Amino acid sequence: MRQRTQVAIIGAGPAGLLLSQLLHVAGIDSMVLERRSQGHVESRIRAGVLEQGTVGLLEQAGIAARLHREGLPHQGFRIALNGEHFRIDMHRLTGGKSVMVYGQTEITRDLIQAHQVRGAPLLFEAEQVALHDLDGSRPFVTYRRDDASHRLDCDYIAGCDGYHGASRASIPPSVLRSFERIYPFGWLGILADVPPCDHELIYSNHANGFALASMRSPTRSRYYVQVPLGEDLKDWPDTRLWDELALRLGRGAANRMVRGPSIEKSIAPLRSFVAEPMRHGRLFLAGDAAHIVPPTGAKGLNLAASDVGLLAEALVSHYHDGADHLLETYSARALARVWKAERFSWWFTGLTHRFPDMDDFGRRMQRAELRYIFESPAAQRVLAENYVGLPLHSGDDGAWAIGEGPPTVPPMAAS
Ligand code: FAS
Ligand code: PHB
Repeated sequence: MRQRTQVAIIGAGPAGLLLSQLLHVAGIDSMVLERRSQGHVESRIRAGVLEQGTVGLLEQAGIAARLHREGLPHQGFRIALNGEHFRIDMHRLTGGKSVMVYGQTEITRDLIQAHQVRGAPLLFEAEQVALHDLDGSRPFVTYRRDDASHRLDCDYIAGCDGYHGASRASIPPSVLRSFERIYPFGWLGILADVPPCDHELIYSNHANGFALASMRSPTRSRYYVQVPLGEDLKDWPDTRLWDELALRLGRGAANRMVRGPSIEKSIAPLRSFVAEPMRHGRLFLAGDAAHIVPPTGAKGLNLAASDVGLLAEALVSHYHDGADHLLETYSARALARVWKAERFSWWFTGLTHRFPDMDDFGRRMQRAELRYIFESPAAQRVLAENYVGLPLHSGDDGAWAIGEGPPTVPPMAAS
């Protein structure tokens, strides 16, 4: 069957669904093609921390009501070093900013429901998606569904199909440049219907390895421990995982920790990855299709949202005003923000994890930097302003413009 829309969106993760919803609010048609089933998409357990900018985009998309009812605003988090805890007071250090704890799973469900309420063209189980004529003015997408072949003509294609998707692979290798760092460990995550051990998140640097205490609600906890690459989930029964969490998070957290059966348990590899450019002809990449961060800095989902915010704004400018400057500069502006989040996620991972090849000097460097942070309000502010999220646009709180550095400091007078 032959169909037509203004923007073809590949992938129904947070990036694809949020873009589709933001375009709808602006009166722009799109169609979302998702490879997996709705049940599979809605069952994924992933991110949990939202920057204020992400919350703002969800409000703009008209799907933030449940988030504001059920989400947990957080004004700080703790860092533990071999059992000693220190609180980073984000709210005070950033002039009143905070983050919202609300699971990516819930965001996906809220977005899918919004699509289904309005009868939006959101097609699950669309297979063999292929992108065509990206260099021309009439791109199109082909796919198979319900044992039939389909063609979707469009003006633009948004590649929101994640790290393993078809979109980035459609950019000629001669055009695409990628940058990658694979970490020598993974995160074993557990979800359990038990109250969290603290009202805020705890990031722990322990001799046995990193651990994170997070949550989804006052009655549902999310925990992670660093595990070696190639670890087998079968070697981590719940009892071993709870014992290791208690050890790595320290006595105070261990005493408050409520144990219970895992309702989800999985191991995720960690990598830093960026593909440049995030645009090729009529194709625009957003989210994990273009970049991956280690989850330490809670940036993956938030970067996907900020890409989508920039791309939606650019498409609205094109369709409403016939202006293409924002489309032309999308890749550079998105990448400027992506690389800053990549740096922060890489740095925070290096500070809190146990690297197999780390010698005693390296461990002493980790401890010295953590102690410096514990003692220096300036160092705490740097950590806090990155964690709550850097501004999306220039002029937000007088901060840096996307793609520009800090205000230039006049050269020192010759002494
Ligand atoms: P997604 O990968 O979420 O969505 C892409 C969608 O495209 C998927 O539904 C996929 O099925 C579909 N797709 C793929 N190929 C396709 C094709 N050829 N045709 C059609 N559809 C196709 N981030 C954090 O901030 N904190 C975390 O704790 C955290 N934990 C994570 C754990 C895991 C196991 C993973 C993989 C990621 C985690 N992330 C975390 C990052 C994660 O939240 C991503 O940043 C976020 O899902 C990005 O959203 P999307 O860009 O929409 O990509
Ligand atoms: C989570 O709750 O899943 C979570 C929170 C913070 C992170 C990573 C994951 O940095």
